[in-house]
Amino acid sequence: MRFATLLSVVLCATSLAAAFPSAGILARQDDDTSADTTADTSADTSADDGTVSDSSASSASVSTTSVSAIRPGCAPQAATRACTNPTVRKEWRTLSNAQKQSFLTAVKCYGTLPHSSSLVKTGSTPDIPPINPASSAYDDMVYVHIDLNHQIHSTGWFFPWHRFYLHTYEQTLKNKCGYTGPLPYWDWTQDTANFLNASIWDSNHNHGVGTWGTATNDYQITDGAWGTANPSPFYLNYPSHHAIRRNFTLQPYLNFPRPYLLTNSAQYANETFTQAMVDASVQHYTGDYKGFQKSFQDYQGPHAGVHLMVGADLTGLCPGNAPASCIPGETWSPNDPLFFMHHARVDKAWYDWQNRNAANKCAFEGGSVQMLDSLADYDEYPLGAPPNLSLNSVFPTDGILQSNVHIQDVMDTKGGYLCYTYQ
Ligand SMILES: [Cu+2]
Repeated sequence: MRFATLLSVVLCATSLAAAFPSAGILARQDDDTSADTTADTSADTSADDGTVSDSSASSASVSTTSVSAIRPGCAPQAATRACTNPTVRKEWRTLSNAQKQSFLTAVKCYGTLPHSSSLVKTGSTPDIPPINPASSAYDDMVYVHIDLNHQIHSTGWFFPWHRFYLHTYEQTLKNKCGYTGPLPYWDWTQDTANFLNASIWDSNHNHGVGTWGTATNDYQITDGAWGTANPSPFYLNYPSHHAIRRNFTLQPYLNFPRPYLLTNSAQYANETFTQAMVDASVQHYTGDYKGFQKSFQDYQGPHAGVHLMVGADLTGLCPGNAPASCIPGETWSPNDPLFFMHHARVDKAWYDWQNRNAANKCAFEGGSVQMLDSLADYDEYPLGAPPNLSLNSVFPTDGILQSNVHIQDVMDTKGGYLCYTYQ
């Protein structure tokens, strides 16, 4: 069955550059300008309406400006907000122990917030479980990722939708759980030399994210702030009730469900997310959004490699107590809250690429239909098949993310809807 999507094929960066020269630039600029300059002056003014978990962007750092102001970045249209004091997202290990503890505690708070009856299933991902009303607001976020899985991976939604999703998560931590710091990111490039024993894996009950599980306990972690031995452990409810599960997996490609998308099934996963691999994406593909995304999303690239090496929940494998109907796949991957710190690092890569060259800043293209069933399909449509997306496309929300937010709203992390940078 479907191992839904992490990303795809590995071609080396140089061959990618050859395969996808900057042809995308011209097409993209045509698309974008038409999409932006027509349409939708309503995006900003209505963006605060209908917010469920994100009453947000009205944080202290965002102020109202004249509607006639021209918003910087990719959307030359009336703006209602400006970003004057951006939040700085920092690497996990640069936080103090007290800062780490406040973040870990806020995540646990998220896991105690009630399920929202606004959550609705709108996606096309087949064979997923029904909504579980006896779950938490955190589980609701996991469910959105389950339900939209086939739309948001290996399509043009990938980078912008996950940026939007992380923003909602961060705002909920702040608005509902009293968190005052920035969303931290996990820079896994620091951990590739000895991933199993890397410093990210900290067993401290107050300020550690925990370590690894073992087979005897279905890989559920016991230590750290979220583990089962903590006085206030963190539990998930999809696809079944369980604690966070982690299973170090050195060679995840050996039994990979889509072997035709691999170039070397024996590869060690920690070779896929080295600094050199990140640089091979971020430092290249000028103006070539398609090439950049593909290099980063390939199964043997940085995004997927981290998911697969942590194993279990972050890979999306079914817990031992899951119903027989459970289909493994990246659908479940936000069950490990490390997902959000991992994806903040993925988002930082896009941010770094966008800010490296003016031609990258507003570069965007992509289809909306995932094409992973053969190498030929993937090679033709690594960012999905038509209907194509544009900067004017509106994010799917499943009823709990902020409504009427467009891709253009997240192109600039300091554009007003968003207000953050990376350290
Ligand atoms: Cu995802």
